[in-house]
Amino acid sequence: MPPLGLAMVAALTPPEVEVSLTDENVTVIDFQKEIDLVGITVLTNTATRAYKIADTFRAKGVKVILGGSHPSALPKEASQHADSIVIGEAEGIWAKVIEDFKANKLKKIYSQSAQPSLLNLPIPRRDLFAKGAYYFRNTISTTRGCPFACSFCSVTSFFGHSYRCRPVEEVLKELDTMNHKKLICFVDDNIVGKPKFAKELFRALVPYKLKWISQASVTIAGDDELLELAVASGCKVLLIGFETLSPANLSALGKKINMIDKYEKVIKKIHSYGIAIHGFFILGLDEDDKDVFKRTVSFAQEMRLESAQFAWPVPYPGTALGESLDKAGRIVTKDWSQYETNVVFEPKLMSQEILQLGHKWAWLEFYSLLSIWRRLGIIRGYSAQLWMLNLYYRFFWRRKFETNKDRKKHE
Ligand code: B12
Ligand code: SF4
Repeated sequence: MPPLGLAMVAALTPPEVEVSLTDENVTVIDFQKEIDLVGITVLTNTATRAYKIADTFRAKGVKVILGGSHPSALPKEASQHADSIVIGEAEGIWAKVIEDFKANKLKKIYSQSAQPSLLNLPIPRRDLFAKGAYYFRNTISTTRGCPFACSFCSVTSFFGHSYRCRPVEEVLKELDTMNHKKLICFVDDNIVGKPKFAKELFRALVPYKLKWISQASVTIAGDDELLELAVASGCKVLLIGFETLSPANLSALGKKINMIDKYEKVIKKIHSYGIAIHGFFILGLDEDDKDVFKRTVSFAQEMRLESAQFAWPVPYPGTALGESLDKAGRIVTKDWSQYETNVVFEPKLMSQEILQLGHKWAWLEFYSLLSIWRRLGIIRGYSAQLWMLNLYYRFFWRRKFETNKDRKKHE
């Protein structure tokens, strides 16, 4: 997916300023290019690289501004690598940053005093995305934040405990600039966070004849009208955080909307509307012993989830989980480059090595050919795309682990 946040920052830039966008996932950064100002989006797992890029530009005398989740959580740390930090969303701040830059009066930190309005947002500069470089190019955001507050999630710490929706007619105006024939991905954290808004949006989408995917909470299964409208407007896949099969874990995560004994019902209901489910699971939480891997994968297989992701807990700075693990002295490194690639905390009921191995096994097992076959069956119609996605995950994880030896070791 392309960096929609940066395309929005570009759109918020005054029109007289010439802007270019480089995504290092798909292109090489030209450090020799003549530029006056660099803005970089920073997630925790990209912070080490982002700081290096920032240091390189600053050594050449180019001013650098950092924004996004990580600098917003750790502005002091990020400040060491930047001329300015933008905490929170860019709307309502960025034009002032540019003005101050032009006047050579950049402040060290720019912070939102209140959450910016989502009225009259400009259309993100998708024209700046590298051509042909992305599988999902059609990303669009309709809401910001999430009404819930799970302890491991950066969304609450970044957006506060709130949920803001864009006017539906403005979303439609933006959609009018996009390719309706290609799959649309609503990058909202929870597209059904406010059912009234979601229904209004889905109703308005029906004539567009789209195919779309998004993230949603399990709550969607309790509202038939919402499900009907989702299908009628072209919903094909919902990405849903089930997180864990342990009630004690769930309560520690503060995910009050999930009820484990209802998971089967929720999944069957959503499936009955012809919507595929991509499940998210976290392995290695405090109540998990080494049986968690098989238990979780078997559940996802029995439920015939069309796809799934297995993660271990990541103590992102600014989150309640990050803070409590830090306080307990259980975070083993703050080398951000290891976040996502390694287990960076001490699990309670297993070693870091077992968690790392069990996690790999879960991916390899869930995406084994037999498992894909049992979950998806024969290829027909839309399931061809789900097969492709599953085969992609299979290829990706097998290549990542090179051999199946970790799977054997785990077993
Ligand atoms: C879509 C999405 C993805 C997509 C696309 C990412 C991309 N290329 O942009 C995919 C699926 C690929 C993805 C992958 C990952 N993601 Co992601 N993703 C999101 C999601 C749901 C929406 C992001 C989005 O597009 N929002 C809409 C745009 C308009 O907003 P925005 O990006 O936040 O940008 C605004 C501000 O942040 C700010 N801003 C951002 N950058 C900058 C830069 C400057 C200079 C300025 C001034 C302002 C500024 O201004 C923008 C306009 O207001 C967010 C959740 C969220 N709501 O933030 C998680 C989120 C960003 N992802 C997260 C994570 C953890 C990941 C992964 C590590 C997951 C994984 N295990 O693989 C990977 C890492 C990707 C990578 N680059 O290495 C975490 C980050 C936590 C953290 N502290 O770092 C988030 C917050 C989710 C969460 N629940 O915690 N992700
Ligand atoms: S429901 Fe999802 S987006 Fe909302 S706080 Fe929990 S994990 Fe984050």
